[in-house]
Amino acid sequence: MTTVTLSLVSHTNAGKTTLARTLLGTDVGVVRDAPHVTQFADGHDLLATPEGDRLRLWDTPGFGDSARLAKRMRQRGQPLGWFLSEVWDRWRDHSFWASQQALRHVQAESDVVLYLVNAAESPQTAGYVAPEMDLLAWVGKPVLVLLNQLGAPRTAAEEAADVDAWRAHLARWPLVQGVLPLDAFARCWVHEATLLQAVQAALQGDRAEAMARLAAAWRARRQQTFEEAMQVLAASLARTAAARETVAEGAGIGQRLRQIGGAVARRLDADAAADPATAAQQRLAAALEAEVRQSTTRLIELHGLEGQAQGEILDRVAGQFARHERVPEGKAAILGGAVTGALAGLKADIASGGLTLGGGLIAGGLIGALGAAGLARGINVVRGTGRSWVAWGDAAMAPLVEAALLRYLAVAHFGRGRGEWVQGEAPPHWAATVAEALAPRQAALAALWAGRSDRVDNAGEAERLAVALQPLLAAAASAALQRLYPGSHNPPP
Ligand SMILES: Nc1nc2c(ncn2[C@@H]2O[C@H](COP(=O)(O)OP(=O)(O)OP(=O)(O)O)[C@@H](O)[C@H]2O)c(=O)[nH]1
Ligand SMILES: [Mg+2]
Repeated sequence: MTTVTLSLVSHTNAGKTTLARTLLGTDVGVVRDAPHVTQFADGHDLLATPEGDRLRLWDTPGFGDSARLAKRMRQRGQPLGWFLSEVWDRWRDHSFWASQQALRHVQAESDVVLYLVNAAESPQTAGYVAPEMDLLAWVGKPVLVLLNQLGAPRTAAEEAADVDAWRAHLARWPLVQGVLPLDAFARCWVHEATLLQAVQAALQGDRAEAMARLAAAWRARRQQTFEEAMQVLAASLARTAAARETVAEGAGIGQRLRQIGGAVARRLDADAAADPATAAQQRLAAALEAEVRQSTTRLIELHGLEGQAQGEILDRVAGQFARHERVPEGKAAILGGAVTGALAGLKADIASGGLTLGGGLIAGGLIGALGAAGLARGINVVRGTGRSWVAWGDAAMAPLVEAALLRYLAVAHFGRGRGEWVQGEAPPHWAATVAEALAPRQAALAALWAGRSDRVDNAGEAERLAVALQPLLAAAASAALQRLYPGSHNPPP
């Protein structure tokens, strides 16, 4: 039954309240791009264990004019006592008043100080850091320095270079026990695991033991989220792989496809409406769009975020596909043309308000990107004994699996402090990381798709595929996180 208290402290406007929102998964406090927005220290429960241990996280008012403050304090005999007992006018000496509130809080409450810096600035230009470190040194609590505002996720090497620069700059303050990247907007949850480990290492005795229990509880919760996320994606991909759309009777499908292939440029909508095979493919594409939106929305919920998945996510994922481009050939060329037609048909539906799809998916680069990625090329048109039907072909599935993992990474990196889910940057190194993580599993995945039923009635197939797919996806996602954040806590493969 021990309480461990962490305090977010920084120069004003560095992003404490924003990071508190990301760590807590709730919209606490007031965030604004202005100095001295947070006026009072404010505590929240970050975590609890069944044994009754609690991890508290405090947001504090930001330090103000630190250079002037340090100068004033150097002129006195007992600087900290003087400063903390002085009655600063909240309105006239606002920057001193806010700094005093923060320091009083740290002295009275904190076990570990989480000191944020705006890492968009270089350590040399952030002039407030030295006086603020001196102030914290007078209080004497252990400090972990968190690099905020790092921008979009970067490779492990790039991130390490920033961390090293700050670590070197801060070496002269022995109270600094660690320097960690933790961007409130774009951190991954594995960064938070690393933070909790560092907090544990900064503590002693009861508190260190309690922190070990708290960190274990936190990992168990994140592990569960990870597994649920993999289940959501596996089930969704499996439904897409098992989806079949029958083609209305009466159309000579081969002839129709050839017609569409030639007519795409001229009469897309009319073709889509008139041709049963195109209509079936449209339904398949619409179901895929719905799957992607629904599964992403579910990932967003699972990660304590808000907002609906929009087409932007798909746009962004679609952009990742460009490198798969192949020139369609032979029959595939005809089929590819048909699918592009189907997608263009959807676009027309959106324009007329007929479908409430994420606008970006179809309207944006996805038509070309998915086509180029082999989706179109891989589509299967099978004439059954009684009925003709369409399904996604084997070649369509590989880019969809890759896209699913990229969507997982996008959600896993989105900090709640950033606000409602929105399209983010697509760091270029993610695509390669995901491809590398999937490489050892491609044969098993290909065998799954190739083993699909060739009957239109395939009841139970989606469920069977999901069970087989889930461990493959989890292993690949875990390997991707391991590559992105070597040495961090990761879900066990
Ligand atoms: N790009 C980016 N902006 C951030 C990040 N964290 C915070 N911000 C922005 O920085 C500004 C200040 O954020 P706050 O969370 O209010 O900062 P604070 O440290 O609590 O400020 P005070 O309470 O006034 O001391 C806001 O406009 C945030 O949106 C981040 O990780 N990335
Ligand atoms: Mg604040």
